[in-house]
Amino acid sequence: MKHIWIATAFAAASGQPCLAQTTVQWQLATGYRAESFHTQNIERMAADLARASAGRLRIEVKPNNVLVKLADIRQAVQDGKVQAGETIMTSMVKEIPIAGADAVPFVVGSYADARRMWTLQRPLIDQHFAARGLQALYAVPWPPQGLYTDTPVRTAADFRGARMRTYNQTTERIAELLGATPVDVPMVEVNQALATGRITSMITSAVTGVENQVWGRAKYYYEINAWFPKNIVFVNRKAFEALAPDLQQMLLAAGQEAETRGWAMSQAAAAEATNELRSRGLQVGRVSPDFEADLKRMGEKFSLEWVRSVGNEANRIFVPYYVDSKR
Ligand code: PCA
Repeated sequence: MKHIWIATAFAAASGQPCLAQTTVQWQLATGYRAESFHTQNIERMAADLARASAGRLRIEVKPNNVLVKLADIRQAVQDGKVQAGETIMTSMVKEIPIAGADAVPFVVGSYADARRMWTLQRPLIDQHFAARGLQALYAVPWPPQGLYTDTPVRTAADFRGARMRTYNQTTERIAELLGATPVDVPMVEVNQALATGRITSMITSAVTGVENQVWGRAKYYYEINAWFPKNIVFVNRKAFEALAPDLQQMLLAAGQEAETRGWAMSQAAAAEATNELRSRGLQVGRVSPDFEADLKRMGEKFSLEWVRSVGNEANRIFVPYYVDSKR
């Protein structure tokens, strides 16, 4: 008995957790940089959890594709190679087509719309995740997607010969419809791809333009508000179930808080980043009405193809989404 008493007394005196207590140490892989607002939000969740659990659950964040590449993160978490991960939802569309609902162009035009979309999408994502042994914690949108170019754009014809960076199905299809050459470039390599001329234009957020310091290469930023793609943070279901019940609750609660905080961070970052692009010399504005009409038509074409290929689950999101929009 004596040594137990000593251990307890030591723990109490030192303020350290009791020696008998086990610490669960997880890793969370993301494909985005440590400075990204998404990653900072995850770091805050991890800090909240370490505090709330008095050190019983520690999550170490591994950013920048160092542990697992962005496109492989869902599979790695599913296989239990890493306990937790973050990826962009459109990276999962091959296996979970409905994950692409948030990148159908010109459907979601505001954070409020994005919120309605997520409320409808989440139950379906939860079902697919459960079938794969995954547990979603939360999702946070990137700021609205705009168009960067090195020369002014008047009509769709200006894209012939352009090399357009892509990061998902939607950007690939839009590049094709514009007659540009699609070039797949991970977010963390955008700066270099612009510098070397591998790409001449792209659709992404103001935040991503700032993070990649696109000034000097990209000269125009058109606020086309094309869609609000989301990142999702999730864990391996078996690892989750192995946690003590109170830790499971803490994790879900910390995820909910991170979702609320992340949406506010996204909105704040959007405004700040657009101002920064402007102050760095990019011309920020809208596209001409003609080109806007072309883009909308391409968006409709994409939507139709998408709804046809996804089938019934697409209706389960879009029908209530549009019914609600009409109110
Ligand atoms: N940035 C990420 C995804 C969407 C965004 O705004 C990227 O460009 O890859």
